Amino acid sequence: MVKTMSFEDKLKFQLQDLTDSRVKDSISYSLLAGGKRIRPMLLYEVVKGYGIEETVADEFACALEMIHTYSLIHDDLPSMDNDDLRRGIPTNHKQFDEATAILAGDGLLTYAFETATRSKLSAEQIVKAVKVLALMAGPNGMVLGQCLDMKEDSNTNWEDIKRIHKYKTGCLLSAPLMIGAIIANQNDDVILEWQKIGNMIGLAFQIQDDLLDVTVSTEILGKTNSDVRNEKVTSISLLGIEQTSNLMKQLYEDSCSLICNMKGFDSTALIHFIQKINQRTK
Ligand code: GRG
Repeated sequence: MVKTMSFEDKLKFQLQDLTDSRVKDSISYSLLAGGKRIRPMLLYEVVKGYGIEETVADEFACALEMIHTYSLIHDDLPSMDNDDLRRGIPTNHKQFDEATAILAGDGLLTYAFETATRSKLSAEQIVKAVKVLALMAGPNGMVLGQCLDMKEDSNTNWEDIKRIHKYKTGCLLSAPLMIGAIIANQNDDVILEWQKIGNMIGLAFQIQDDLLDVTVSTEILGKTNSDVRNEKVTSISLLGIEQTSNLMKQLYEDSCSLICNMKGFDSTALIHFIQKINQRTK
């Protein structure tokens, strides 16, 4: 892809090949609705930290955002969290209808893999990276996390919550770090270390989300707080605001220390990006 293209244009470029239809409209509606684009940005920062030109990661960056957007569309459905607002606009099923929203999620998930295979990386790298994408998104990854989350009840303790977050949030934040290492031809031990860092960032990110849910308005967040409505156990209800906030800071600090120790990796830009996530307000 062209080096000067913005990430938004790269996403639009990937959607060009879709046949005009209601499902294409529904996919475009959610995928192009903004969002922080954290997962693609993490991938680009890892690739750049290894001294590689970031555009080689474009297809995987778009694939990550497609999978993330599918998960949000399905998570908002009436059968899951039943939310009305996402990324500052009506949720996909509110704007279209439930059946179309299910298809948009299915379409984004499968199209993510088609997009990933358009990559110009070596066949070996593509297979390895696609495997990570599938593992982290699937029933041993994010889907497992969502399943555990649906089972959560008033007996859920902090260990259970950490396990839910590891899969539901951590896996899709580990994936870009691991894929970045694959693009940089790192060995399996290094890829596992990036997975560990991703899980740490994932827990920090999720409990930060819990904190923002209780401290920031719906207008600023651009999404409704279904956790309160659905009486969910969260880090706040278990640990309180102060302890959650301290834990979040500690986890971000610990993940930055691990990143500093990664061999052959210039950590400056990635750490700066993580510090920006740490200070996010939505
Ligand atoms: C339906 C299989 C399936 C999974 C759903 C991602 C997810 C799992 C649920 C969304 C709800 C939630 C609180 C998930 C935890 C991860 C998280 C904080 C997602 C929101 O990610 P952001 O803040 O969203 O990066 P934007 O809109 O900025 O991209």
